[in-house]
Amino acid sequence: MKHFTSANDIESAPSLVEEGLILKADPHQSKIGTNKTLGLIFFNPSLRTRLSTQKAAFNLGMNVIVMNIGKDGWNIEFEDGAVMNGATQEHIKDGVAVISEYVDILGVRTFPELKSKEKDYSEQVLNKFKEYSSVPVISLESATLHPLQSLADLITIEQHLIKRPKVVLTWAPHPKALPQAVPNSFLEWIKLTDADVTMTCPEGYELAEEFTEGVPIVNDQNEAFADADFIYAKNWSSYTHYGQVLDVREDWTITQEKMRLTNRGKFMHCLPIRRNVVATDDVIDNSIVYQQAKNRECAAQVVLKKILEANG
Ligand code: AN0
Ligand code: CP
Repeated sequence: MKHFTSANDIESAPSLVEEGLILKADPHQSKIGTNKTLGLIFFNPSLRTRLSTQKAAFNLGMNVIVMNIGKDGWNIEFEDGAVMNGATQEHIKDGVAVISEYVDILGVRTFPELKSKEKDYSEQVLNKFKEYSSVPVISLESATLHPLQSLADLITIEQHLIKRPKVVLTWAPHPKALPQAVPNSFLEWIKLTDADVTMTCPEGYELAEEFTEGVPIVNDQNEAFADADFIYAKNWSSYTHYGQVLDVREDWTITQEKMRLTNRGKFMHCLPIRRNVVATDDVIDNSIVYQQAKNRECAAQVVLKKILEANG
């Protein structure tokens, strides 16, 4: 594996899940990262990704340097050929080239602006990191994907040992416009398993076809919940009416009553979660969300280990 920015970068999801679980059982078995450095660059906030990826790197013997570039760095220019006589002081080309002189693997978190579909889905920032970095790049959530989260989610589902689980991805309410990265990525990865996956969302919240292809979309949330083994909830802004929060008449908050329609289904969410908006307290408090968060560590660890193995 060179970079890790989507499911296209891996050979086999089931074997990555299996290796992740082996590392989870014995996190200190390999110190392949000794004398290597991981750089983590954040344009946006993070709790889990930042801490779990650092912990994973420490488990492998790596050193870690972290920078909140949006807050602590110079203003970055992203346009090629820009005449930089305005507010930006450092070109992305120079910044990334320099950071990659200090590290052996470079992680980046960059959210979409949710203004232009074309711009966000072209993954401008992530691709510039890939272009200008002299070392492998891992996504810590990009404009349209969150592969480390999805790998942790697959590991979590696998731990429940349900054959051909029925997995339902459900849209849930939220006051602010959020990216489509988590649900896009979840669909991309869950399709690589034997799970029977359904998506439920209000009309207007369908995701890009490249992700929903082959996935039944049901607009009635209660109907979709019937017999589900896992309910994966997430809010996202509209893809069709790009970046907008649409008026939704029905109540899409996940409640205990809705969870009772499932096959004693487990509630999943990537966190952070707005309690009693996305899901009620009792749903969250009886869920597997902390197990998911814990699995971010072994997911990051298996990815770092694979990259170190492949790149010497
Ligand atoms: C982000 C999102 O929806 O993509 C990060 C989730 C891991 N969530 C928020 O901004 C609340
Ligand atoms: N789930 C997740 O990526 O959380 P953070 O945004 O806190 O890293």
